[in-house]
Amino acid sequence: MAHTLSSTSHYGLGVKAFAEKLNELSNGKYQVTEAPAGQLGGERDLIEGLQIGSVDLAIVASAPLANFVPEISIFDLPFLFKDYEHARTVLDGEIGDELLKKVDGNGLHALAWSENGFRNLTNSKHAVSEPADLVGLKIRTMENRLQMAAFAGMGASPTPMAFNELIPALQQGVVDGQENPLTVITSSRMWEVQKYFSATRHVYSPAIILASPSLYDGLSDEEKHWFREAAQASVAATRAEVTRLEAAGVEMLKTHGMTVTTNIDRAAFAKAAEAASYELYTDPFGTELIDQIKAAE
Ligand code: EAX
Repeated sequence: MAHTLSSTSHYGLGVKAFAEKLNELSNGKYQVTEAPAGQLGGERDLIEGLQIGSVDLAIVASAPLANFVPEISIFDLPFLFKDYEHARTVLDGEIGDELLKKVDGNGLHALAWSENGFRNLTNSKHAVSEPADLVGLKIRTMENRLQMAAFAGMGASPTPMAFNELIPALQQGVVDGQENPLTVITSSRMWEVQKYFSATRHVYSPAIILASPSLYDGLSDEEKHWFREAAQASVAATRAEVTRLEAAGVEMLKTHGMTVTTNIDRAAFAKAAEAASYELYTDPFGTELIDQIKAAE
């Protein structure tokens, strides 16, 4: 079971919970070995690995997967979700289920929506509290057209890049900044390569637990049920860690010397980001699902 973060991260805790539950339900028949920290490649590599069967299981953010399943790019729309309760309610509901089925038809099996978190900006140059502060900053984004457009719209120069290339790129100044949830910023010790944190919460980033068809199609119905149960245990462990770091994360950044900006002009960021990115979704898919999600607030 592969992912791009450290073994102690919210994804790593999710893998451990998955492994424990599956081992218990299968009476030791299935053993899960964790492949953390991008050992098997970046998230796009992991998705392709699942499709060809070189990877059994993985936890990835939804953004890179949107390149394979365009319908789920709805989650890349900035400022779509109000808070964690709103996001988790939608993902655990009918909308979440419908979108999981969309993933299933792409040489993948979606076991469950997990969580990465609300993304925030960091950089090494100066404090950022409004779009004008982003002008001239090279910001790494995930490999996702919509998120690149949103950052260009907010004034930055977006550079798409796999996560496992990010820290060296920040160290070498190839990019000035990046954006990730507190979960990733803390577990990756971003304070070693970044000075400024801005609590932009500009997009909610779901994660997803995926299985390879070459593994999943060979399972009995009972065994498939075990894998789904294990995925639910994994989601619970990951969300608990997200909740913990949402409460404690900012203090951790300050303790490690980062300058924290919480006075953010989110309305200005939302206006600029939405104007530059929403059409990339609404042109092919319309506004119905956006309206349903907004109505679920
Ligand atoms: O899914 O690429 C990213 O910034 C993601 O947040 C990370 O790989 C975890």
